[in-house]
Amino acid sequence: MKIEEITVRHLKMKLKNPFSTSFGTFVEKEFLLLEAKDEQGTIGWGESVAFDAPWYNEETMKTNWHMLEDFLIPIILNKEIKHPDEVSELFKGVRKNNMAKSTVEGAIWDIYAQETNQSLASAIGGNKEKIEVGISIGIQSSIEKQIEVVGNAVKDGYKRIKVKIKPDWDVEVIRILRENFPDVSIMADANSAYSLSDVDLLKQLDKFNLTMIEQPLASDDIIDHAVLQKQIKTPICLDESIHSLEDARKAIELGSCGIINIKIGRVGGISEAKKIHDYCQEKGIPVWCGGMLESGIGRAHNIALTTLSNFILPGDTAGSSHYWEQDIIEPEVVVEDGYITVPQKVGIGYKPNKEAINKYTVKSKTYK
Ligand code: OSB
Ligand code: MG
Repeated sequence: MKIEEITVRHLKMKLKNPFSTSFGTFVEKEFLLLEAKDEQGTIGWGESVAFDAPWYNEETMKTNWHMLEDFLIPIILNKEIKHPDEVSELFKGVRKNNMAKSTVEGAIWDIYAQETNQSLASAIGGNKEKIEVGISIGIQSSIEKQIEVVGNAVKDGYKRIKVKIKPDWDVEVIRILRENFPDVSIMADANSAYSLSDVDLLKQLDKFNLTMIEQPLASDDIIDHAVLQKQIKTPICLDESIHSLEDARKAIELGSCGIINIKIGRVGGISEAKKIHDYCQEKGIPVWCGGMLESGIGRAHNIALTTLSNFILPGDTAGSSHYWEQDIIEPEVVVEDGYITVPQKVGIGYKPNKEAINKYTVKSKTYK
């Protein structure tokens, strides 16, 4: 294929409920969508998971737009591409900016799947018909509210409940949740809110049989996490610290984690995500697919990735209606009894809803 035209859009969508983490609260979701068209007129979609501010990592929507416009789109336009794995090779001269790179690569995977007449899941090499779904629940205004929201998610059938923790919203909250939900798979995500001086506090969490603790220490650390993992029983799952297969290899060799959360955007695209998946499988490290409060377009990519066999643990792929009054794909992502049925249609498997996309678009630009 040869990409002849790319449109970048900035969208703004209101979340049904504010989402709070140790680093801040999201009320609205602003993000970039990328639509690519090749010489046959096939259209593919990608979503940037960069936020409007650099609180999860250093990338933002604006830095992504800059990278896309000034570097990545010029590299891609009119190049002959036989397979999406070539995209990361083409982008090799651009350091980091993984979320920006992944936005382009995702659209190319979508086109590739359509032109080889298969679903994105099967183009990637996945073979599950259904995937297990977990949910990520933000920090609530009170412990009563936290119990209520977790209870609703349990009733909805989610296979694993993740709650966010931060200093002063940790051991006691987890204790009460465990008391209320003795048999539910519960995990905690700290989004880097602690340091090694908190070892004693983190050790107390071992009592509550958590499925894992996600990214307790610094967002760029794998050394201290290895020190911590030796002192706690609960498996550590790394999120923010893993940007590549090389990072995964080093973290696993050091013993920094027992589980890895793979986010396509954070690792620079589906091709790198697959490499991390394969490596973890070889090493006996289970993986799961993280979420970034994506719209249905980003979610469709996550669902496809999750069909790979070492995605053993439920991912943060809650249904469209958990986040939005109206999603931008048709049909919307539906979770039934804790499962999503993987779409079998060609490409990402859901149809982008142009009317809804236009409604939420604040700005757009076409490159050719
Ligand atoms: O750490 O996994 C995270 C949302 C925004 C930024 C970081 C994270 C999250 C989530 C939400 O946990 C996952 C989702 O529901 O998409
Ligand atoms: Mg996380």
